[in-house]
Amino acid sequence: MVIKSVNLEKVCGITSKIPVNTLPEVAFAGKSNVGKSTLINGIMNRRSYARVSSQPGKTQTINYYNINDSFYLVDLPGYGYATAAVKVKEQWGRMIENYLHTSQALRAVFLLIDIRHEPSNNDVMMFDWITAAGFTPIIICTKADKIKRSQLEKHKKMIRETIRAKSALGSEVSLRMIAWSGLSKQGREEIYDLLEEILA
Ligand SMILES: Nc1nc2c(ncn2[C@@H]2O[C@H](COP(=O)(O)OP(=O)(O)OP(=O)(O)O)[C@@H](O)[C@H]2O)c(=O)[nH]1
Ligand SMILES: [Mg+2]
Repeated sequence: MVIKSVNLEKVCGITSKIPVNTLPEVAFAGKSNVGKSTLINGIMNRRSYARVSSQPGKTQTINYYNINDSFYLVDLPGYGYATAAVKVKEQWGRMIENYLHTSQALRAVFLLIDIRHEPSNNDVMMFDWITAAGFTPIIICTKADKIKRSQLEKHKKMIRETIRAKSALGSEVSLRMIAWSGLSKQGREEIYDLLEEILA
């Protein structure tokens, strides 16, 4: 995949309506700080076009990045941001669920999970929301540079098995999982191949 142009075209807040797009969309979900914006920058081949922060809760809107005038990468707000007020958390949840169910152009959803840790209840809930909306989540195991290469498969297996055990909806499906690092860009070719397949 060749990235010719990127443009942050639309930003949706809690009260905005989900835009009706004709170009296909691929969305990125995951808990706050897991690395959604970093992955989107990696795919776009831009160092810091999407705002990245070590403080969780950076992306609080739905951001539509137009790529090559041919599709959108959609950066969803992170969940599980511990210090956010309960009311705000509910609004984010509703905003994400509403997006998953109303976007007509959505083709695939990537669910990002930190490769180091067992998926949380929130991760599994998001997995089930995505599944309930009719998509099979593609799992991106982020921050792969934080563990030894020899531990990669073990961690992927741990993530897969935790989702299978805790999920109400995902126990049967075969999960696609890709280990990714924003530092080394490991996994990027596999993600490009997948995007081409999804958008074909
Ligand atoms: N080592 C390492 N750090 C990463 C990686 N991906 C993201 N980070 C770091 O993790 C922090 C959060 O990254 P973001 O991309 O802003 O995370 P996000 O999921 O968009 O977070 P919110 O917008 O708050 O939902 C930043 O300090 C990043 O530099 C990675 O693959 N490896
Ligand atoms: Mg972000």
